[in-house]
Amino acid sequence: MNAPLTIPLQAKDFKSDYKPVWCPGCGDYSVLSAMTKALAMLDLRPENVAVVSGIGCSSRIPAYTTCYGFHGVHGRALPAATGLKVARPDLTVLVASGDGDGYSIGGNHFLHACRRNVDLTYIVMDNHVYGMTKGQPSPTTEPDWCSKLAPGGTGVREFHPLVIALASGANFIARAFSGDPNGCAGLIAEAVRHPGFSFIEVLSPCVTFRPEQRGWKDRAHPAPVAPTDDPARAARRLMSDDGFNIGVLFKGNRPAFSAGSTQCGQMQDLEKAFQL
Ligand SMILES: Cc1ncc(C[n+]2csc(CCOP(=O)(O)OP(=O)(O)O)c2C)c(N)n1
Ligand code: SF4
Repeated sequence: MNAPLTIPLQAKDFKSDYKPVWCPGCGDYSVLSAMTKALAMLDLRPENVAVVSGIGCSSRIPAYTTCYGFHGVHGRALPAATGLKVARPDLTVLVASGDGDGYSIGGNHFLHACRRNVDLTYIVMDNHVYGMTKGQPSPTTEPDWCSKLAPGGTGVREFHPLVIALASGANFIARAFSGDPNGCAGLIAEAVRHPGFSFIEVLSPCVTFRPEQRGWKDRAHPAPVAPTDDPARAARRLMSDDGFNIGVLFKGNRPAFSAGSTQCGQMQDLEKAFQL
């Protein structure tokens, strides 16, 4: 049981007493810190926030917060979070995922969550590998990454999550780096404030299966230009960036999905929005 909360709340008030079981040095520790800092910055209370995840090392994060949590099924965090937010628009809903969970098995849900534009903040801890299941290549793994499980590399080109999010209709797109928890916290707070579906790709090293990712600290750099609300300009920038531009890269103006005010309106809107 955590101690009673004092006002104003601090990041530590959003951290539960469960000790993370991540490997020492895993980037996800800093993402947890960034998330809890952001919630304190936003002046929220744990009972007003839900953290929803799928399965993976990164998806363990809900248990390490004092917020409502849902550790769901592999790849299915977004549908669960979408239902929750539509039913409980008063809650701030954060969704946590990994590149395997979010872009492989959950890839289809990613597209449609961007398209539906429900007011969610989707935080993907991308380490270009399946960490929990011991190092299989993921959709963002470099084609020439050679490992015991993929000798000589997969030879398959990477998935580009930010471009795909933009093309699918996400209303806010940012890239963060776990090695800068303060910067990451600021981006999470900005994403939560922005209406509609906000997507943050967090470069979060897996030091166990991708130890070379420790070098990301020398590659991450602030995006050299201010965010744009023009999807065509954002697409050109995203297609040509080096994968280490950190900051808000697109801030759109699409109205967030609203379930309407009457029960009847809600059902009609839902049926329309969920028609594939
Ligand atoms: C339906 C289903 N398929 C496969 C798995 C096995 N599985 C668990 S986690 C995982 C991949 C996790 O990778 P990622 O989302 O990148 O997270 P990380 O562990 O790297 O944070 C897989 C394939 C599962 N739990 N459920
Ligand atoms: S296996 Fe990788 S992603 Fe999982 S806890 Fe360890 S360092 Fe983190």
